[in-house]
Amino acid sequence: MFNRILIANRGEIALRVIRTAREMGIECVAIYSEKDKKALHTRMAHVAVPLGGSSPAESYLDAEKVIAAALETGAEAIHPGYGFLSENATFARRVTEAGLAWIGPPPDAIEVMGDKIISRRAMKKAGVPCVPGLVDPVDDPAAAVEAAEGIGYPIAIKAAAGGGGKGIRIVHEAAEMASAFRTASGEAVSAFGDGRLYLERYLDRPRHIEVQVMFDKHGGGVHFGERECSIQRRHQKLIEECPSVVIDERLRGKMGEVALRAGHYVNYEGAGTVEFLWADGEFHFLEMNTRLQVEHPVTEMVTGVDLVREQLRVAANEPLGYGQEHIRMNGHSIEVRINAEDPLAGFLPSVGTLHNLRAPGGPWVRLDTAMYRGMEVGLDYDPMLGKLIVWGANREQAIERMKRALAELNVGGVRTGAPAALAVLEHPDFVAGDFDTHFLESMELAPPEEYEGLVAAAAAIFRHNQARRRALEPRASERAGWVARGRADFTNHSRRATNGGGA
Ligand code: MV4
Repeated sequence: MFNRILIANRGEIALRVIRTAREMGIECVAIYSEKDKKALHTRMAHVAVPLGGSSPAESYLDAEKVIAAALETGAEAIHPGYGFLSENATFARRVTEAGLAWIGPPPDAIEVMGDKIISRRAMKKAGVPCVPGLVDPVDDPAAAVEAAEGIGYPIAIKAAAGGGGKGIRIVHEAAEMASAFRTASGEAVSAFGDGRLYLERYLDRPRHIEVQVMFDKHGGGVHFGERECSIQRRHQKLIEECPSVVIDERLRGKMGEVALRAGHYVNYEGAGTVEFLWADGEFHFLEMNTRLQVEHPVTEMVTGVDLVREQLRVAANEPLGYGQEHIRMNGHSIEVRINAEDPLAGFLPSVGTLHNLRAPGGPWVRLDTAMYRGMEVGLDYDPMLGKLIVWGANREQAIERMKRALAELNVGGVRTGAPAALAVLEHPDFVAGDFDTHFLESMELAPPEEYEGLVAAAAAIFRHNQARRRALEPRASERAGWVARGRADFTNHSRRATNGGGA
């Protein structure tokens, strides 16, 4: 095993890796930008190397600086976290060329999966069910119209270099093709410098379900079941859970097998996620993310496996040492992302100083964050302040526990999307498991009853604050030994409060 590794990242994922490394007796080297002098990851690491520079390009994305920091400090390996350089095949190659171990998949696998046309072609050959469509680029609108006849409308025009939510255009009939094609092509060129487009049948109301996989360097591979990631807006996930309500044991086995086939076909090593669109009881390969994902903790809670530990063991050439039959799913886990944003202002980023922070706790509650009191929340980095994760014996218990944990959470100084998450957790369709990737956006819009939507959001925030206050400052009646019965009810509550607790 390694003695010392460098973590090429910041924020909660840097802490996540440091924690497992420490448990394994591995020292960590942190790197940090000018803006991150006081960041927690620099304090929790054994060594912290200043990269200088305030923009990501001058710091966390500067491959030369990162590799130099590893070599100077005697690190033997680099863990990229997620984002930044984590899915950059060129960086991964440079790391290994510098004589360091790369805690991630082989660069060739990153490359294949990074190109959506090449990955579709590979997956088709591997016998992985893909969304119906092309495995070659389509050059012009006329060719697109011709190909679309064979695929069937509606059609999704996608960029080969896209993925993760960038560059997708929907076409309902041939007459719309030309203009959509030109827009998509222009966007692909400006966003990726690569205008190649391909076509897929557009699935109207899919669920986004992904499978966690792990492969060693000795031909071993296992899957850790699925995560349900449909509660998102504009490709930013808000709530993830494990398992998915629509996946039974048989389907889980089938999806897992397909995900393993996908990984084996590209000689995958380490942790990865195979994304599927699920519609009408069928699943279709969408893309593979060649990194550890933000939402990995829900899988950890349900399987009891530390995925970072497995990543480190694999990178150090250890065999997994267990098989699929050893992976057991137990109970249910939910994650809520805590983003510095304002749900009542269209989820615009919220900035400020974190003057107050109270972390939830108690049984089966986990808060993965690098927040600290006094932290400046600006626009330099991702607005995700952390993740709240709970486990329950079943989904109902996990939902109740998450509502309780969110009520305990108090982030003062910036607004967060937590009230929106609470509104989802209380929505009857979410509770029933009846939702798809459009759920969150349709909840927000809710016209022509938009007034109702606003009131619901305001009520959620009110209840959230109320519950928070209640937890912090028990009402007089409770101090006097009275215990509130049932759920916090808002009318009841304000009346009692004005009564001065004389109830
Ligand atoms: C689709 C689709 C429906 N049909 N492809 C969006 C991000 C990119 N990675 C793929 N995406 C989609 N591809 C076909 N053929 C719907 C989406 C999609 C989506 C997928 C996963 C999670 C959230 C989403 C939100 C909107 C659209």
